[in-house]
Amino acid sequence: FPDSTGWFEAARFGPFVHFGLYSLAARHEWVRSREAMSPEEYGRYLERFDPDLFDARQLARAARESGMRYAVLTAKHHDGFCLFGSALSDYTSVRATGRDLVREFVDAMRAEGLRVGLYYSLLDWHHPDFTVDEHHPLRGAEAGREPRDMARYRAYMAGQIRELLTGYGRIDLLFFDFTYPGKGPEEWGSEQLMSMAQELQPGILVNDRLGIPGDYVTPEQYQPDRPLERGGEQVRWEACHTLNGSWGYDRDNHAYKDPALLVRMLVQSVACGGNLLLNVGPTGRGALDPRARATLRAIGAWTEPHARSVHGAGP
Ligand code: FUL
Repeated sequence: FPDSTGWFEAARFGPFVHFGLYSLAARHEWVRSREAMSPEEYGRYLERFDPDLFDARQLARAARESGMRYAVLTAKHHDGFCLFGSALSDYTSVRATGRDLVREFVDAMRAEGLRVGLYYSLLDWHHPDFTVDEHHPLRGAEAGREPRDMARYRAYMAGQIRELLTGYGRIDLLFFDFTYPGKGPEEWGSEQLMSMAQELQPGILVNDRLGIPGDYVTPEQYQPDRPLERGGEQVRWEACHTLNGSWGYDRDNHAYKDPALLVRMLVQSVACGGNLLLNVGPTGRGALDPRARATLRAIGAWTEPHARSVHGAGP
């Protein structure tokens, strides 16, 4: 792979950080859709949103000490809540608390020598122009409402991606999520999003969930056991996995993967030419749950004596 993007394989291992209003519900990041919550019901989490324990420096240190060399944060998940200041939305952490969590995150990761990635959801259950489809929390409750206009939503997404790629220094990777049957790349403006990303951040890696080929593929909760190929060519890949089956903080779910299993998954990913993006879902207040913390520490106890620093892994 070209030198400017070779950092990706060298980095090997990173945290996937799912944090947002759903973290307060503490059951799943899809909670608003799964429980078909009205804006009022979901609004309770916005009223109480106060990430007083979100400490990006601590998170970056915990990640580095467990052997991680890059990190990806949900700048916006499917609920539409933005962890950054956006001129295009009031539904942001900055408006709610004065804190730009994306900025805190990118600054902290860079300070610990980690590469920086952002996750951005194509689905948006808050935006008034996003189609009410079968996943939408308002499904069935939409009769008589104003018509929705995906062209306006596309412009909104493009505007926000521009904000993220111009306001936060170098962004190494973008994880879009996701296209699905009934929605094609033209619904999202995928080609435009891709070319804008490449123009604003030359060398950025963009994933494969826009419905068009990306720079790397993203097996989810599935562990490849051999190098991955598309059309006979080897492709870059990154397996993403949860600690306990949920991406958002899931308080009462104790079914955590054993650190020994996670180490084997990391070794297998690296051996097969891929990366491991391991999820942590901070609590509603933004803290790393003790179980997640202990898991990272246990992995670090293995990586610390086994890892070699690889030229090109750091920023
Ligand atoms: C999926 C999403 O729907 C999940 O909530 C999560 O973000 C996962 C990484 O990608 O497609």
